Amino acid sequence: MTLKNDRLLKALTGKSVDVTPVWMMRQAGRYLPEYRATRKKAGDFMNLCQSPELACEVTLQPLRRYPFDAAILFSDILTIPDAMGQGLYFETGEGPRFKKVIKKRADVENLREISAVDDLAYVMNAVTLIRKELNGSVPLIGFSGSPWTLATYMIEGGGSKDFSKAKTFMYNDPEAMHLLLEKLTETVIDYLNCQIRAGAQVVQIFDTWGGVLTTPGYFAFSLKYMKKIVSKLIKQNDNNDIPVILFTKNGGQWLSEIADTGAHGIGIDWTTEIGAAKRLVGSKCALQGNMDPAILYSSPKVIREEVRRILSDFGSKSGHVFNLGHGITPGVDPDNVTVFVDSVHECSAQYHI
Ligand code: 1CP
Repeated sequence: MTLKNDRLLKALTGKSVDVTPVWMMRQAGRYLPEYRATRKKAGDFMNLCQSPELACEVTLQPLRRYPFDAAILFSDILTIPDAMGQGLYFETGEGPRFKKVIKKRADVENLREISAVDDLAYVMNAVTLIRKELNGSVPLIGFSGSPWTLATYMIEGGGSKDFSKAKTFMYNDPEAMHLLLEKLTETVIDYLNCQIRAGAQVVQIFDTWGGVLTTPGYFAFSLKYMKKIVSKLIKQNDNNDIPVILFTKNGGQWLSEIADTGAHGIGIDWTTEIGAAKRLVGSKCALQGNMDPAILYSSPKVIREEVRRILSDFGSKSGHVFNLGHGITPGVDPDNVTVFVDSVHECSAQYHI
């Protein structure tokens, strides 16, 4: 199928575009009243993820409001540990929790081996349905957590501020940590390849917590496994290249090494200057980012100025996918997102002449 809007695919593969493509991490979510209504109807968050119809509905909601250049599958990175037997649940207002937590090597050895096509069939059904409903308007992004980021949740039992349990596990028994990361790597490869076969046209690996590691720790416990994933992903589907984006939050000091993984795009947060990042990686990779999500709390004038600043810092030529440096936060006024998206399209044309 030919896409009506293929700016994202072009920017990620070094081809020229008319304007800079833009999408937003967590573009479906709590800042939208229609999302909150659908979530209420679903009862809880897992029901929302596990119903292909509802997951499709919330994926499409932001696209009805804003001219984004991509849709992102509505799901969560924690579907993998849930399928592996850890029992994911959400306490109201508390974020994700697991009934079973990894405490020792034996817990890693006893993890359930999964087959994504069977155990996460609800995700693939959502992907198929979303592609049908998108009807070629914009590409669909599939995603997974990185092995390291998934491991932190599996050991901590939920979110964390200091990662003391995950780090203690890693420093005390690095071999058991590697065993866990190897198991997760195989699962993520299978999971993303199933999403691609089901219709995902781009995939992003969220390494939200890679940036809490030391430099040698990041290379050994996170980047090594993401590199293996990139090398094992399906390269083409339906005669189209499938670009891969790696996003390590706070990974700005490791950009050259990330660029060497073979990924098509690198997601950067707002603590890295996008112009400096471009000078460092050259034409090896596209860059995605990197507006501070907190700018969306301010005024239309400030949002427009910040979009202009980032566009000018990146400068001319393709290879930029505009995004926030991390997910949009729940308190943002949905009208400010209109300003954000329109500013990217309006102010970027001059860089693509
Ligand atoms: O409605 C609610 O209250 C649930 C909030 C919520 C939402 C909207 C969660 C729970 N997950 C999601 C959806 C989600 N999660 C998407 C949807 C697609 C999109 O619109 O972008 C994606 C891509 C994710 C990925 C995800 N989940 C990440 C990586 C991205 C990131 O933001 O760094 C992480 C770390 C998670 C774990 C998770 N799931 C939910 C929460 C609140 C968290 C963070 C927990 C924590 O660390 O405290």
